[in-house]
Amino acid sequence: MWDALWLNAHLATMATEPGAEDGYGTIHDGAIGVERGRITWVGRRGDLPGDPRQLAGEVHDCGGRWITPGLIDCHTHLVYGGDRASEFALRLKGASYEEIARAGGGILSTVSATRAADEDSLLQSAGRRLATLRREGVTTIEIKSGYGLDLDTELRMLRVAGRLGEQTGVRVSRTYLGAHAIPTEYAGDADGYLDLVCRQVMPQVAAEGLADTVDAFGEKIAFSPEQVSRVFEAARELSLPVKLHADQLSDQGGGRLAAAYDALSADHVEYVSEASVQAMAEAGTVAVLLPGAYYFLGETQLPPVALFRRHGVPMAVATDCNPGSAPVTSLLLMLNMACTLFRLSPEEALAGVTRNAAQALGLAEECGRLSPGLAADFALWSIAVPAELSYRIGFNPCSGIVQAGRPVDMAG
Ligand code: DI6
Ligand code: FE
Repeated sequence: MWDALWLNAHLATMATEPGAEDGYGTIHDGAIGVERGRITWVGRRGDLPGDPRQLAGEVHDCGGRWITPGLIDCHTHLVYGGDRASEFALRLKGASYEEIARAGGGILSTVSATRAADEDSLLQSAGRRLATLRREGVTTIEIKSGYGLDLDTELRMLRVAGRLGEQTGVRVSRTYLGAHAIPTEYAGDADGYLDLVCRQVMPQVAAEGLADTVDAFGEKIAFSPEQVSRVFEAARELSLPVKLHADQLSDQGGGRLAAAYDALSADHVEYVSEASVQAMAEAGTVAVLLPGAYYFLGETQLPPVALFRRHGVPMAVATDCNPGSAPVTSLLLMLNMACTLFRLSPEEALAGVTRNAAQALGLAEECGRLSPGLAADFALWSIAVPAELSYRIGFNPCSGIVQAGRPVDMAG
């Protein structure tokens, strides 16, 4: 007997092959059986192997709503101190993101605020952002460090990310982003700082099991390809998979560099070249599109979506939630922007926050699809068709979340 059965719902299983005619993997009038937190059966209600009451201890009637896999926000900087509202005002007066960063503002101003914040206050502020994301159906989130840049604060950020997962039940994937910026105490000495990252902080992060992956910011205003390679070599020694903030503001060959290290994903990728796209396709590196940062920074260079399609690079979509370039806590809004700004189809956008986002986190066999064997993480929606998820703006039709087979109290 199953623990629970969910029926009278339309399913967007997202369990489809690329190029399938129905990109949602739709099952009308479907049912999902759950056992010990995992999906054990998915199909049409009419094909259930028996009477619902005899199949499961609990039967939930979904009243004709839609069910999708729980949404996955695969790129966030959720944990940080302070805010950057005054920098936003400066940008509106004409200062660029790069100018502000070069003048010592930007990421470094958040580093000061984060170093000054204790664990509980970081937990509280990030917890509010997580609650907002979760109300829109998010059941898995990636959270990066990178606003500490010293041993204590980087470890503190990653511990906070872990506690967020423990407190809420949301699945949290943690990323060590030591190579985010050069802290002021190492100004002019990038290599000295990278010694700290590679020889001290990263080994300790690995020893304490505080991160699942390692990320770096490859950019003219951040780290060069050679410096990124150093970080990736250190990650390889510790058996930590990598990902890269790649080619966001200029083409640094970031896509190719990420692919050379079998990166799970290359993120932003507005300026990525076709050679890089090809290398990503061969390495199975996911392109993570971040339309909120593109929008908020007023960028004009579009990511090469047609090239990703042509070469078969899976596209994910995420918030990039951070105080500087994307103060975003709505993944549904990112679906809309991925469609309106980047011209993804609604099917591609939803795949970008489910199946492909799971792949970007190395969790393809764990979540992101409604398939037997995967975690029973799903979201219920009061919608008529799944395209509504990307069509509406500022409207939240999420009417329930199930995490590891258990209904979640949406108020909590
Ligand atoms: N790229 C981003 O989008 C964020 N970090 C990065 O490397 C922005 C970080 C910030 O401005 O605080
Ligand atoms: Fe980012």
